[in-house]
Formats: sequence, structure tokens, C-alpha cells
Amino acid sequence: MNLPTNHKKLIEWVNECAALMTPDAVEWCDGSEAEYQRMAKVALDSGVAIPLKKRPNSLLFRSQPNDVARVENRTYIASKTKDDAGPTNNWIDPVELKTTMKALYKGCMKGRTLYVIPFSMGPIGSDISKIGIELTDSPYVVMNMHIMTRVGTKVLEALGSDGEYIPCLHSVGQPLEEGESDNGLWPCAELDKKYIAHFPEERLIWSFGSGYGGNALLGKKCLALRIASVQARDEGWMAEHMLILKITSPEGVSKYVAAAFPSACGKTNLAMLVPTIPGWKVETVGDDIAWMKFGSDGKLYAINPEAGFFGVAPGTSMDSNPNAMHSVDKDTIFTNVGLTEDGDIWWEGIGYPAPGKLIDWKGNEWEQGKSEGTAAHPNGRFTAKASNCPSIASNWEDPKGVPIDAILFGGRRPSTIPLVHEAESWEHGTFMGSIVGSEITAAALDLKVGSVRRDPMAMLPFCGYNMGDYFHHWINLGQKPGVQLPKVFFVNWFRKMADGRWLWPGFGENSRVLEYIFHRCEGKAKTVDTPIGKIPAKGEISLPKGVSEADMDELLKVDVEGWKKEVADIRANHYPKFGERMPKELWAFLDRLESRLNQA
Ligand code: GTP
Ligand code: SPV
Ligand code: MN
Repeated sequence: MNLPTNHKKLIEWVNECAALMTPDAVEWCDGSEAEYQRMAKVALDSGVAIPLKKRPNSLLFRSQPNDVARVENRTYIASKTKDDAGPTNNWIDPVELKTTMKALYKGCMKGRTLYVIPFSMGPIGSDISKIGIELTDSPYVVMNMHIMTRVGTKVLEALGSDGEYIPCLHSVGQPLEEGESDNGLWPCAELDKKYIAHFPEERLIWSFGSGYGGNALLGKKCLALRIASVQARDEGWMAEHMLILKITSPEGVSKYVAAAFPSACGKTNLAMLVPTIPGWKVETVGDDIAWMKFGSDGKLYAINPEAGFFGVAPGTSMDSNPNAMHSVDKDTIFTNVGLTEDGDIWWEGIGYPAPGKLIDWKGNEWEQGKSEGTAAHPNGRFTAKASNCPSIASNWEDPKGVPIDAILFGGRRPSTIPLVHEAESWEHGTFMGSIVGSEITAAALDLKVGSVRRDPMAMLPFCGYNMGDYFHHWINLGQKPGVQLPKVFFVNWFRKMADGRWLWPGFGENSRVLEYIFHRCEGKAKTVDTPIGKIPAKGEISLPKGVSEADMDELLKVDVEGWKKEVADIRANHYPKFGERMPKELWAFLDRLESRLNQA
């Protein structure tokens, strides 16, 4: 066979995997449009994909109910020692895990094709970019990787005959018998056979049994966060769960903001925001992941390693996020949303009532107001090209990245945490990031939606090593000589009133907070020092329609009693988990916060 590469190690690895998993055929992906259409046809012929008459070049997929999101309790960091994975990651000895998984991989691709996907995270050839090779038996994965990463022959050319790549092995874990087809059912394995495994010292990813999102599109959470965070630690840079946006003032001055919010807590929406304040402009650089390195000028430069958006569908409307709505006008893969009779998609919060009878994400007839459950799964998603997004920044693919002026942390907190407060220093900002808490969302299958958990820097499910060491890494970076550190803020769009209504309108109105942050980066807006950090002085943030002075006071007040509970929880349940690995600098910030609150 004529192979598109002469990379010996790669060819050997593909051969070894094929011998273990016994696919009917092996195909090397070239990333072409023809290949995408061929995969679409395979998915349509097996009945797993449904064409959408109303959206050019777009398909709908429905997964199995046990395969609708990341599975955190089946995700492993198999470092050599348990201590290196740390208290917040699942660990299995790597030798044992490989034995278990090899038994599962044996013969697992029978009746299917093994696709070899060469992909680049970041622009091909840039020295920040990383090459991965994903082996998969899922045409859905091939199509999604086409949109989410840069796939194809150019990547193999960049790799040459001995370049470095991250091997990413994936199977849906459902071999087919002779003559058997998926017959309209999304293939995957039972929950207790799913494994999303990382071998950080080897820079190796093995995934089995799930076809969904971050479990299966291995460039995203597995490579660009879990493995890349380990590389970043070793090489002195940052791999973070952050959006990147460009904001331009009426005077024409641009700044760049990166923001870490936990899964389904508003990154895509903030990255594509349409400001409600006149004269301001926001453009999108990335919506989920940022790789950041200090430049020779001392500034922190960020790139978005992805090429598309795997966005939460429910709640996305022309009102809340018109840029996302236009991104999915065509060339889009929809997963687990409702289907209309005339061949379009529909989901809860799309901004108009369901047009007649639908088919819900489980494949059943569904009528609004009559049927049980929702038409779309709460973690139903769209996969759309960044290049189809009207707000994409012209320099979003600049290989040197964009200079970050401010970093935001946030989460879903109905009480206590104010709309915005600011760190006094990088170390104080690191402290703020380390104590992020958020209500759990539907982005993980196995967790209880709604309860608050600590999710430091929004990286809890995505840090490939001990988070105590990760906190040290943040502190160490801030001590590099000559660096110009971004300002750090903590935001919360999710405050609720006693009756459950939002206290803050969010979405486009968040531009008022971005304007304030922009002014802070210019040393302009006035602040008040409080026990928790700097709060905007009265009048520095303009009031959106429907938000009264009294609401704003509530949004910006320091809830001393609430914060005391916060400190007590961190002291008892969060920091002690990391034992000796917890930086003493962060304990000192916690002590200082407590004594300041006691004096307030
Ligand atoms: P992941 O892709 O899982 O990382 O999610 P994300 O952080 O990109 O979250 P996304 O922007 O997709 O938002 C998730 C949900 O939160 C959607 O249903 C949004 O409608 C909702 N949301 C986003 N921003 C706001 C906001 O400012 N206020 C309110 N109330 N809801 C918001
Ligand atoms: C997240 O859960 O943070 C996501 C979705 O962005 S997934 O790609 O499935 O991880
Ligand atoms: Mn995410």
C-alpha cells in the first residue's frame, strides 16, 4: 500500500494497533472536503446520522443515553505514581491499566475501518503547535476532528520522517459481526467499560467505549489540556481551560482577555459577546482552550489551539448569542438536539416555540408542553467551524498569539460571589483561581447537577498532574524576571434573587463589566479595597436596563457572612486535600482573608 508518510515509528504504531484491534480496513485521512463527505455518507448509510434539509451541509446525530457527556469517573491520569496524579484525579497503575485496556482493544474494530487522523493543535508548522495522531473507528470522530482541528496531509508533511507526535488511540468499543451494521444506533460501550486514559510521562492517550465530545475528540481535553498541562509544567508555559477575546474601545484601542469558567458556565457566550454599550466591539480568538507563553517582551501571549467550537446548544439564541447562531447556519454537526418536521434543529432556549411535533434527542416523538423531558439533551452540542463565526478576530490564527491584558476566573454562584472583584497581585490572583467554586452542570455525565464544587482555575477535570504542583506552577510563572503579568479578576454572571430570577441579565450586558476591566487595565476606573480584593467604586459600571441601583449594590457588596462560610469550607475540605503539595503562599492568603473578614 502507498502510505502518505515515511515516518517509520508512526507506521509501526499504526500497524501494531491494527494487529491488536483487527479492523476490516485502515484509511489514512487527508483532511479533504471529499473525505468529509465520504464520512458523512458512511454515517448516513448506517442510519446514525440524519440529514438536515434546512441547513446546508449539516447533520444531526443522536447518541445513547449513557454517552452524552464527559465521564469524569471513567477518566484516568495513569502517571507512574498516584501522588503525581494528585487527589483530584482518578489513578490506576499504568501497567495495570494498559493490561485492562489491551484486553478491551483486542478485536474491538472488527467490522469497522480504522481511520488514521493526523491533526495539528494550533496553526500547522507554528512552533507553539503540537501534532497528534488519532486512530479511531468512528466516522463521527473523523468529521468532528476535521472541524475542531487542522487535519490532513499537511500535518504529515510537517511531521516529516521522525517528527514528534502525541499518539491518541480511540475506539467506540463496539465491534460488528459479519454483515451486522449499526442500524441507526450510535455505537459505544457500557459505562463500566469506558476508559478515558492518559499516560502523562509517555505523552500518550488511550480512549475506549465512548464516542462523545471530549471523551472521543482526543485533541481537545485529552491532548490540549491534560497532556499539554504536563508539558507546560515541564517547559514553563500554560495550557488552560480559557476562552480568548479581543475587545476594542470606541477610541480604537484593543486589549485581549482570557477567561477560565468551568464547563457550561459561559466561555463560548463571553467569547462571542455582542456588546450592549455603544462603540465597543468584541471579537473571538478562542472559546475553550488557551495555550500561553511569555514572549521576549515579557508579555503573556495566547493561542487558541482549536479550529472550531464544540458548543452547548440549549440556551443559544439570536438574543443570547447571535454569533453562535450564525456559526451553525451551515457546515455544522449537531448532537443530541431536537429535530423538526421540516428538517431543522430545535432546542430549549433557542428563542422561539417548537414548530409543531419534533423528534427529541432520544429519537421519540415530542411535543412542547405535552411530552415529558426536554427535546434537546442539556449537554446537546453543535460542532462549527471557527471560520464560519461572524465575530472571529482577523488575527485568530496568528502563530505568535495575542498579548493577554487580563485573566478572568468565574463560575456559577447564585449567592456570595460579587459580579466582579480584582486581585491585588498575580499571587493573589492565583489564590482566587485556586478557590473557584461552581454549580455542577450537565457537561459531565456522572455528577449531580446543581451542587457547588471547587473547580480551581476551571481545570479540576482537565489538569494532567497533581493540582498542588499546578498551583506552584502558577506562582512560579509570576516570579519569572522581566514578565509583565496580566491583571486578574473574578466574575460571577449567575447571581440569583430569592425567587430564583437572575439578578444580572448577563450575555451582551456583560460588556459593561468588560468595559470596566478594560479601564482597569489602563489604570483608570476607581476601586474600593475590601477584605476580598478590589471592588469597583460606585458608578464605575453602568446599569443595564432592569437593574436598579439597589440591585447593583447587592451585586457588588461583600457578603461577609457568606465569605466566612466560603473560607471555612476551603479550610476544611479543599486545601487540606493537597497536603504537603499545597503552596504555603496560598494558605497565607486564606489566613489573611479570614482575618480581614473577622475585622470587617
Ligand atoms: P463548555 O463548552 O462546556 O466549556 O461551556 P462554556 O463555558 O463555553 O459555556 P457556554 O457559553 O456554552 O454557556 C453554557 C450555558 O450557560 C448556556 O446555556 C448559556 O446560555 C448559559 N450562559 C452563558 N452566559 C451566560 C450569562 O451571562 N448569564 C446567564 N444567565 N447564562 C449564561
Ligand atoms: C467541557 O466539558 O468543558 C467541554 C465539552 O468543552 S467536552 O469537549 O466534551 O469536554
Ligand atoms: Mn469546555
